[in-house]
Amino acid sequence: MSLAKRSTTKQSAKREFLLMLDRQLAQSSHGDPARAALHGAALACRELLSQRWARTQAEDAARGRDARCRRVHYLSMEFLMGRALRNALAALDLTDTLRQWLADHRLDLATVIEAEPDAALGNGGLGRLAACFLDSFAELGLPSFGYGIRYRFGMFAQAIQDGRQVERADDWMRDGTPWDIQRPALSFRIGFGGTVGEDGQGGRHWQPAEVVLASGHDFVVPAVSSERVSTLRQWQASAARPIDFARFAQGEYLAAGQHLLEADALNWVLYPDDSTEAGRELRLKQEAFLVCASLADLLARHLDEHGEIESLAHYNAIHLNDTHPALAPAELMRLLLDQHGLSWDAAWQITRQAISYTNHTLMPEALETWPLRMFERLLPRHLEIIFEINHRHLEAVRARFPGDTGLIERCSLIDERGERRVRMAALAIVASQRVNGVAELHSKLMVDTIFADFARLFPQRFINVTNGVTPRRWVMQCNPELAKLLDQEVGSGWRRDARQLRPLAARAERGSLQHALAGIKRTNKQRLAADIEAQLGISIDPDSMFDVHVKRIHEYKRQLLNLLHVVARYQSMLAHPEGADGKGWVARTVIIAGKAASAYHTAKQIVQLTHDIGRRINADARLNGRLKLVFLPNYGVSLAERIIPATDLSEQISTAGTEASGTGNMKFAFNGALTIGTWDGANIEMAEAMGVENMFVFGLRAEQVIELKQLGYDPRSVVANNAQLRAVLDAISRGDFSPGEPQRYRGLIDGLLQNDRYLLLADFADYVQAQQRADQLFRDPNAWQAQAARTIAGMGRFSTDRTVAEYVDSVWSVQRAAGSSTL
Ligand code: DL6
Repeated sequence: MSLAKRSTTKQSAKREFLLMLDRQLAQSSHGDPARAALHGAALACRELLSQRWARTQAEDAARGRDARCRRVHYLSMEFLMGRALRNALAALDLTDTLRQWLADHRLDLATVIEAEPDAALGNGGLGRLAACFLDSFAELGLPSFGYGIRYRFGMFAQAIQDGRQVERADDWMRDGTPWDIQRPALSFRIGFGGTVGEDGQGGRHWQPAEVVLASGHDFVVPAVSSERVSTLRQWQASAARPIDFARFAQGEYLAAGQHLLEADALNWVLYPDDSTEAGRELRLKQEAFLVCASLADLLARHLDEHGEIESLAHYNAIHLNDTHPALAPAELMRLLLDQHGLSWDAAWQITRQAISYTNHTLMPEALETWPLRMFERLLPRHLEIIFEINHRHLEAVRARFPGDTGLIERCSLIDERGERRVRMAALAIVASQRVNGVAELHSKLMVDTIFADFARLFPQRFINVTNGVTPRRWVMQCNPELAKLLDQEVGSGWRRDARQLRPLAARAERGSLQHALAGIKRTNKQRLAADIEAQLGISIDPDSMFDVHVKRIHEYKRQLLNLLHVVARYQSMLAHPEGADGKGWVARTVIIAGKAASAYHTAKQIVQLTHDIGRRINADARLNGRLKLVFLPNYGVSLAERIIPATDLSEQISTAGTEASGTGNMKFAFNGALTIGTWDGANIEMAEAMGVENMFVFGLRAEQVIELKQLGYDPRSVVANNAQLRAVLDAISRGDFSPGEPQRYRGLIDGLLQNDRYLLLADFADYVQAQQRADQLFRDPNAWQAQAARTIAGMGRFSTDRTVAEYVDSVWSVQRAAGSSTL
C-alpha cells in the first residue's frame, strides 16, 4: 500500500472511530462518564476490529491449500485476557485520538482505561500464556482460533477480611460486554448422557438424554504491526428448549425453567476445585462442552472450505492446552466415525495427525482423572471410543513388550487401582503427534518422571517448547517509558523481534543508560507506592528495594519461604540496628500478591500469616520504615501491569523441579527487575541467556532435591543446626504475630518440621545469603541498573513470538503433520 493511501486509510479510520464514539455516547444511558466513554470507545474499536477480522478470515480462506502452517485451533479452558482497551487503541493507532477526544470531554484516558474490568477467565500461568499466544498469533499472521468458554464470572474476586482471604463472585460483565461479537449463525447442539446403540448400518448411535446449545461469541485480538487479528471464540451454553409452558401455567415456574438454569450453570464460572461431586460433574461437562462446540465449528469450517473430510488434518491442527480439553480425540473420533462414516483406521490417522498437547505441570495430583461411572453417565459414546483406543493401544504395547504387565497397568488409559478412572493425560499422549513441556528442565523431568513409560513407547513424540510472554502487553503497554528508552537505545525492532534487545548488554556500563533506567523505575515505584497508600493506608518508601512475589499462592511457589526471610530480617534488624556489617540496613518493601484456591487451606493460611506479620512489622517504629510487608489483594493481569514495572527484585523461588516454567519471571525481567531465583523452570534458561552472574541464584538443584529426598530428608536436623531459622520458626509458632490466637500457626510450622515437602528449610540459609547479595548490590545503584540492562538484554528468547514460531515449526506445520504418522 502506498504511503499516501495508508495515511488516508488511517484518517478515515480515525474519522469513523470518532463518529461512532459520538453516536455511542449520545445513546449511552450510563451515569458514570468514564464508564460511558469506555463503553463507547470499546464499541467503536470493536467495529474497526470486526473489519480487520473479516479481512483476516478472507485472507486465510484464500490461502487455503498453500498455507505452510495449518490453521491452529487452540483449545483452552482458561484465557486470562485482562483489559482490552489499551491494546486495541495501540493496534488501531487511536490512543492519541481518544486521549484528545476525552480531554475535550473533560475526561482522562488513564481513568477510562482503569474503569475496564479484567476478563479474568482462568487461574494463572496457563491461562495467561494462552492470552499471550493470541497476541503472537495475530502478530505472526498465523491462521488460528483460540477456543474457550464465555464465563459469566471470572475465577473469583479476592477480598481480605481481618487478614483472611474471602472469595466473591467476579462480576466482570456487570456493565455489559462491548468487545463481544455475537455470532448468531454459530449454534451447535451439545449432548450429555443418554444411551448408545446400533445405528442399523453397522455403526453406533448415541441418543443423548440432555442437549444444550453452544453459541459463539468472538473476541478479537489485534496485531500491532499489521492489520491481522486473531480470534478468541468463546462458547456460551443455553437450554435447547424453552420453558415447560404447562408447568409454568400451573404456577410451577421454577420447575418449568429448571433446565434453563442447568444449562446456564455451564457458563457461570470455571469450576475451581474438586471438593464436591456436583462440582466435579459440572467441570467435566464444561470440558466436554468446550471440546464438542469447538470441534463442531472446526469441522463445519473445514467442510465449507474443502468440501470433504479426509483432508481435515492436512489443514487443521488441534492443540490441547493441558489435559482439560483432552476429550478432543474421543470427540473427533466420534464425529469421524458416527457422523462421517470413516473407518476406525482412517479416523484414527486423522485424529493422530491433528492433535497435539502441552503439559503444564509435574504435580502428580494435578494430573486429571475422571471416575469411569461419571464418564459413562455423561459421555457414554466417548467412553466406548476411549475403551477402543485403549484396547488398540495396549495391544500394541503388549506386542512390543510382551509380559510387561506393570507397563500395561501404568500406561493404560484407565486407572484400575481403586475406583476405575479415565486418565486424561494418557488419552492426550496416545492421541497426539507431539507432546511438549514448557521449559527445558520441565520437558526433561516430564519424560524422566510422570510420563516416563510413554516416553519409552513414543520417544519422538516428546519435545520442549519454552514459554514466553508478549512484549506488547508486558513492556510496550505496561511500561511505555521503558519502551521508549529501549527504542532510543536499540531501535524499535525489538517490539517485533525481542532478540534485538541484545545490544543493550554492551551499553550496560553507560551512566546515561543506568540513570535513565533508574528514573523510569523510580516513577513506576512512586505510582505503585501511591496506589498502596490509597488502597491500604500503608506508606512505603519509593527508594526502598521493591522486593516482589506475585503469583498463585501455593506451597511449591514458597511464599512461606519468603515470609521466613522477612521474619529473619525483622529479628536481625531489631538485634543489630546498625546492620550486620555496620553499614545499616537496606530499606525493603516486600510485596506479595496472589490468590489461594478456595479449598486450599494451607495457601489461605499463608495469606493470613502475611497479613499478621505485615501488621506487626509495619507498625514497629523501631524499624524506622526500613522494612515493610504489603499484601496487595485481588491479584490479576491489571494489577500485575502496575506492579511489575515498579519491581526491583523478582522472587522466583519455587523448589527446583516443581515450577514447570513460570512466565512471571519473564515479565519482571523484561521490565528490568533482577531475579532472585532457584534453578527451576525457565529461570534456568533466563540465567543462561543473560549470564548467570546477573541473577541471584540459590538453593538445591532438581537432582539434589531428588537425592536428598531419597537419602531421607530430616527438616528437624536442618533447624537444629541453624539458630536463625529456629528463632524464626519459634516466633511464628508461639504466636508472636498472632497474639490474639497464639496457636494459629502451630500446625503450619509443625507441618514443616514433620514433612517439609518443598524443602523450605533446606533452602533457607542459602536464600538468606542470596538476599544479602541483593542488598549489597542495591547499595550501588549504578551497578544495580547495569545488571538490569543486562537482564533486559538477555530476554530476547522469551517472547511468545519465538515460542509460537517454534510451535509452528515443530508441532503445527503441514510438513510435520505429513511425517507424523510414522512416529
Ligand atoms: O505454562 C504456563 C504455566 C507455567 O509457566 C507455570 O510454571 C505452570 O505452573 C502453569 N501451570 C498451570 C496448570 N496447572 N497447574 N498446576 O497453570 O503453566
